[in-house]
Amino acid sequence: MSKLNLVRRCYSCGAILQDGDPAAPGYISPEVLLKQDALVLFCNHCYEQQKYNLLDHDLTCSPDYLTMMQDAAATDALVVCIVDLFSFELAFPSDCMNIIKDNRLLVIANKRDLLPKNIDEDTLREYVAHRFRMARVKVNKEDVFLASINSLDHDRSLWKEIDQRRQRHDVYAIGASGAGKTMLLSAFLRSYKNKTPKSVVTENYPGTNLAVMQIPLDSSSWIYDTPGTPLTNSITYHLPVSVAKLCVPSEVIKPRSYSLMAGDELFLGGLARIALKEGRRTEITYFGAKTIRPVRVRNKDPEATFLRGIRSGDLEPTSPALCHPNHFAVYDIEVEETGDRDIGIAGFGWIRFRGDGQTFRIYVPKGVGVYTSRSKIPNSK
Ligand SMILES: Nc1nc2c(ncn2[C@@H]2O[C@H](COP(=O)(O)OP(=O)(O)OP(=O)(O)O)[C@@H](O)[C@H]2O)c(=O)[nH]1
Ligand SMILES: [Mg+2]
Repeated sequence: MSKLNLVRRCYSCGAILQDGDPAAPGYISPEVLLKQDALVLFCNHCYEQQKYNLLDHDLTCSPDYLTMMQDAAATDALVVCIVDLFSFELAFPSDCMNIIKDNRLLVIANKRDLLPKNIDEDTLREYVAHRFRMARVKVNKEDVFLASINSLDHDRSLWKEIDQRRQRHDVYAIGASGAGKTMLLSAFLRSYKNKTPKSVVTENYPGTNLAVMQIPLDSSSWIYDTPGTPLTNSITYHLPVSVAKLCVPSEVIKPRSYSLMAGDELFLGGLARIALKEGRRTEITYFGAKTIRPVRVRNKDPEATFLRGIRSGDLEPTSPALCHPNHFAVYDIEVEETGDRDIGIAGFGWIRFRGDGQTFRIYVPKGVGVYTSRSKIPNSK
């Protein structure tokens, strides 16, 4: 009788696993391939990427956008970089950052209203500055201004700071799509007095096809409201609009805590999963939109439970295109640091835990960025 052999595929890239040719797709070390009981196997290539978190999540900017940034660099403009505090950790396009890294820079960390009120704002500003430094842009916490749209109408200090820092040069408001640039500049316009004969216009930036709102500041300088960089690594980019909306918090985030033992998982709706693969019992706290319903699972086959939960509608929210293990990318995160740490998912929020040598396994829709970091909001206990 013919023998039926199971063909095993890499859990991440789907290549058929083989232990013959290290240069060919799907190569896996023979000793790992022999682990017949392992439910999930990765080819060596994917395993290395996941272990060291090296997947390339970089964003790219259009040539027109880079032309505009080269102008900003050449004219010694003030670059006002607006970030969405909920999720900006993977929103640094390196090609753009390289161009403006030597400019004077002010960071507006926007949507402060979404984070809990009683947090240490100095620590938060230092966290934002640290993420910029990780993107190789020199920023100190003194360059970071926390803002939210509803506080700007009665707080003029931000506009004064911009005016002082620009030293009569142009100002470019840059940042990812949806960070809040246009709303911030609309707040600016509400108290703006045009002292020049020029008008506020939206027209193509010189030499490009980019429609840019241009606000005259004096006879020779402008503020430019630039179009945002598309967040191609954000979960919202990979979901239908109706589901993406559910991932974005509409009010202050209420952290939710769960205790995980090795083998336990936390399902974040039907959109992502976090498993404590190895390590001591760990308290994790999820910071995300209240429309994402976390469910802690403790059983032998969490994957089957996850897929069943998606099909039955027990997990919320779900997305029609996310219903098979192959639709998710898988990362292993080996925690080496101690203290409060975060594992975040671009556009989706983050979990906080105390680093204790754990290994987490995280499943996110393919193409969505994952990061690890010191904690954005360390536990005050
Ligand atoms: N909660 C909260 N939401 C904000 C704040 N500022 C802006 N938003 C929301 O963020 C979304 C995007 O704001 P925009 O000002 O259009 O963002 P943008 O940076 O100009 O986006 P692009 O033009 O696509 O680059 C809108 O839905 C705003 O309501 C804020 O301070 N807090
Ligand atoms: Mg805009």
